[in-house]
Amino acid sequence: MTLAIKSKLFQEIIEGLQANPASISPKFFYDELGSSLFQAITHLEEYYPTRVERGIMQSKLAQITEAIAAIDVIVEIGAGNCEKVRPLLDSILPKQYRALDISLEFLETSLANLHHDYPAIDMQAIAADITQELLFPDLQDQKILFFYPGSSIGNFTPPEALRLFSNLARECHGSGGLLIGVDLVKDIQVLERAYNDSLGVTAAFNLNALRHLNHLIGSNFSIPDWEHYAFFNQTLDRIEMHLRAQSDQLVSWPGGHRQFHVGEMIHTENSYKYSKATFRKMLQEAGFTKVTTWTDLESSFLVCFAGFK
Ligand code: AVI
Repeated sequence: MTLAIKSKLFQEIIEGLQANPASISPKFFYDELGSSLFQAITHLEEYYPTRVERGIMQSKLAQITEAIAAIDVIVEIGAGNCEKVRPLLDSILPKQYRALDISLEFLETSLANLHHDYPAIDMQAIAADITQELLFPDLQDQKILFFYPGSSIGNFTPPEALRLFSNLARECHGSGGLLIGVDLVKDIQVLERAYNDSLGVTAAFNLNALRHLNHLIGSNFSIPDWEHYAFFNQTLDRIEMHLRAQSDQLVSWPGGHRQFHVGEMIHTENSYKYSKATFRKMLQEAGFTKVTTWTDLESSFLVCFAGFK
């Protein structure tokens, strides 16, 4: 990481910690341990999105492949362990695969494993902050399939999601498209259980943000003094994750500090849940002219291909 990026991140973290209410961007969940904890979450019984999305991708693969048609390159956004793209590599056979993620350490190992199994596909790991604009000038003449599985789009606000879709639609130049998975609004108990699992993995994932911050900015958060808190906000259709102070405490870092009172919260993540109609409308508003959707039997999760007529 360059010094300029480090100081920008430092500034962003301090601004969040000084805000009222305090916040930490969910991108700070994903150091090496956080990425592993997230992988563990995806194996939990209570956390249905990964499992249900995989089921849709498997059972509808022929239809999905037909909708996508021929493309040259798959660009996966938030690629993580690079495992979700395997069925697409098998069915579409692209010439190139680009994996984008915030944490390059984890991504490079994942990509090396994938490349071992698909040596004929040209592969590249790219560290990218997708809250910033994405540009692919060297892919201008290629048919791109943007692949954004895992419902990570839910971690953006709807206006941010729309901005990202518009960015991707523009980079498609009228061909290819976006294959994306998104979690749907459902029974509140099912939603809240997914973010309050009985093994406490989600709690560890949330608390690990403090450990990561201690490492990044030299703060002295005492992890046992905080607890995980997650609930579904029915007005805004989103799961909110927070860290709640269990005692009065002073948290310091080089050049600053903040007093937290017992019960005070740090907002760490939103996970928006959509209806099929709202999500389709957003993709169309962003410039995609043809949207095809697939869901599971319980209409729990949605996979969409947004392309062009
Ligand atoms: C990465 N993202 C889609 C997950 C979600 O469900 O919003 C992150 C997560 N947070 C808690 N559990 C999983």
